[in-house]
Amino acid sequence: MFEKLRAKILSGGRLTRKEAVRLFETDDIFGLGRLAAEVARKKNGKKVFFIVNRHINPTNICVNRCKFCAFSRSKGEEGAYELTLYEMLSRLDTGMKPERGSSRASRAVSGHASPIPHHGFSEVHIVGGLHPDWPFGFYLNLIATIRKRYPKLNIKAFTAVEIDYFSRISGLSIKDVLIQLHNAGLQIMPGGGAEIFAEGVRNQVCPEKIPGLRWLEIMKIAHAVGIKTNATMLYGHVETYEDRVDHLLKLRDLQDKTGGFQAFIPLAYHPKNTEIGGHYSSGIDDLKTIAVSRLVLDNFDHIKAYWIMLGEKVSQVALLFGADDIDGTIVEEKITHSAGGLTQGVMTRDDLIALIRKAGKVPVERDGLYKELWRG
Ligand code: V47
Ligand code: SF4
Repeated sequence: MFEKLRAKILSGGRLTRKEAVRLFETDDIFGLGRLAAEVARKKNGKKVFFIVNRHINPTNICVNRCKFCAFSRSKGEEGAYELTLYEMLSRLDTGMKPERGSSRASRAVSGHASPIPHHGFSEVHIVGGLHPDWPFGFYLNLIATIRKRYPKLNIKAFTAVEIDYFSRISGLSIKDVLIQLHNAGLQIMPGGGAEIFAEGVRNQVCPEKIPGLRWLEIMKIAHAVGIKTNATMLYGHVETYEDRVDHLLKLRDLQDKTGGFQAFIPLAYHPKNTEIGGHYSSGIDDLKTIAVSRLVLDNFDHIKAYWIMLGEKVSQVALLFGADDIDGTIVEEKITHSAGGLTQGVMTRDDLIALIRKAGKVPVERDGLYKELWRG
């Protein structure tokens, strides 16, 4: 099967719905991985990207309460939290101080010092719950304040689900919400909230969430106003392979029109403390999903193996199955860890470099817009 598909793909042909489903069904994990790795190599050579970033989740209070989400709380419920602007800024201030001993640690990994000394985060990643009381102005002020304090920091914030919510609470159109945020300093939107676009699945796992078509429409507008975005797919819960392929094809179609997606990130479902329960995905399913994504999304430059969800070891192996990005230092992660995340949640810049090198790849530190900052 792979010889025929290989010839088709390498001559610019695109996978059909049926072919993509058959790839998910295959037991030939090595054949699949080899083909995806070949495609990844054509796009990015031996490069694997990482970023020194920091996540901030302003609040876990959310009016949606998706059934797979162990992070969210209702207002007043035990464990609910709200960060103040001051608390969010102090999280960034800590990380923007020069990394103590970073060049010594780099030497330990690479045998020579990193050519650039490291002075802080390149990107902040901000996502949170849909808070019942915070006005849109709070979010706008958050972005504007960060931009003023850190003029060079890339700001990646707010999923399409949050943007839809801001539009509803402010009475502004999606386009106006996005323009105001963009003018305040938002450059990139994360890919969350996509889950699985198929209506039946969405109704089962996140009935309060915006429909898949609305998510796609908001991303289309974001791309039109000059905001780059990512895309995700939450897999391993109740969806079928057909649902996954449908999801990927919808993303491929939109990317054909806008070219505004930077990276695709398959998110492995974590079942602990969630309403729908179930099981962790298998390592084989994780690798298959990375590989099939690489092959279907021929118009995406990057496929990210998000180490927080895949674990350090599976994400490292995923670099041989079509992934070319491993995300970043992250520092503090709440969404996966609320649902039974199995990683420690902390990887230093040097850990990421070592992990990539040991997969036989070339580590490349990037900023939020994939500008290369350092190559190992
Ligand atoms: O949209 C929620 C997912 C997403 C669970 O764009 C869960 O660079 C697994 O989108 N098990 C948010 N996943 C995270 C996200 C993301 C992460 C890293 C990088 C980027 C990027 C985006 O987390 C949500 C939802 O799909 N999620 N609960 C769970 N139990
Ligand atoms: Fe709220 Fe997002 Fe969790 Fe859904 S996934 S409950 S929208 S925080």
